Amino acid sequence: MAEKTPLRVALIGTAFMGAAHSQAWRTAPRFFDLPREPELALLVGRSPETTAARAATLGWQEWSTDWREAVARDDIDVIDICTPGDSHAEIALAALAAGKHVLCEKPLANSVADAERMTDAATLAAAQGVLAMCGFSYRRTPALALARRFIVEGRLGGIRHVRASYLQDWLRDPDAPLSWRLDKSLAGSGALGDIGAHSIDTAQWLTGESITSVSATMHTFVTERPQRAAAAGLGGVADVQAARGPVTVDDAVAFTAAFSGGALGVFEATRMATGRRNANRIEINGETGSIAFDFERMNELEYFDGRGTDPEAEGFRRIVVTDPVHPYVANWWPTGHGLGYEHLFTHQVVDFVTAIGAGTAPSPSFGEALDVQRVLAAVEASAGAASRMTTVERKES
Ligand code: SOE
Repeated sequence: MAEKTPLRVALIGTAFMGAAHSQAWRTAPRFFDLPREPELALLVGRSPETTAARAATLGWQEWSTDWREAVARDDIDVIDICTPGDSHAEIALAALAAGKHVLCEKPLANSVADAERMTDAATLAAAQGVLAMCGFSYRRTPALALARRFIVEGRLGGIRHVRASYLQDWLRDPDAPLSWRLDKSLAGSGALGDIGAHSIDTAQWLTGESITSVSATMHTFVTERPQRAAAAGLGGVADVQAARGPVTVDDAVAFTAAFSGGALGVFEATRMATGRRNANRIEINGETGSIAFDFERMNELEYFDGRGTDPEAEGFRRIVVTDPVHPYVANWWPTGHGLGYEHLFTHQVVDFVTAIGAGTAPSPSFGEALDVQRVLAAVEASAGAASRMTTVERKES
């Protein structure tokens, strides 16, 4: 077999997404025939101790604490950005200007202005054959890719309803410590940008329609939390109460949406839905059919065929999306064995490297991610305009 040209990757970030992306870069060439051979060349983190340890654990050849080194090196082809949103724009702009392909975690940025700058830079870079993609990884779930295939084939007919909720509960404990995800200056927003962005992207990608207007409300149930050190009992802090800081983002968001094709959307995102660990759910109702998906049952897609072909047998069917005919599945296990969260990131790398090999635009592009950013901004603006909420008039009893 002919030697494949290496594709040397530098990954910026060593936490959850750093681990997920490392796993993806390692496994993609083992299960898929790629046009280039990814190499885990350089891992970049903030502290030398943590980064050195993570590089060894996650399988990186070298490590650094300066992302600018990765951007400057001639032997690096790809910059994979897995940092909090406040640094996405600076790193992506420098990487694209240096001729590096860029994979950037979602949401693309913490503001529309930054997302626009990144999209303009990606457009210029594409003219030089330098490609950019945003990591809305749920698009690579076989069940959701199958749902999109059904919608594109016209099985659902015209879309009338989109019902999306992304429910987590890792912040239900008021003493769960502060982290960058709870700091607006770092994360941009809370549940809205962290998980609501997935619902927005998935809804627009599945339907092929854009959200044109929203009416929203956002809420923060727990307004201050222990600093991480205090919560860990570090530094001998006796009174956790004294070492608490403000939560500056939303815990939960709910909004209705109008779609460009006339559909009505209802969205919810929260990290306080006690008992729901990662229930990323979407249901789409069309004139002739419906699909329903829940990531907590990620190998299944519910499909209702309302085209009247078998009136006695109408009902939602549970498709176990683990057959070779299903998207991505043929490269993994025999039918029925199922995939997991980490496979979405492997599929994301497969599609990104395939696009790089072919010189074609990967999706979601920065432009598609900018569109999500515009919806996020509209939701925040709507929620901020409290006057939009109408008080229910009740007579004093
Ligand atoms: C939030 O907890 C989170 O880690 C998101 O940031 C990821 O994008 C999602 O895939 C899993 O949940």
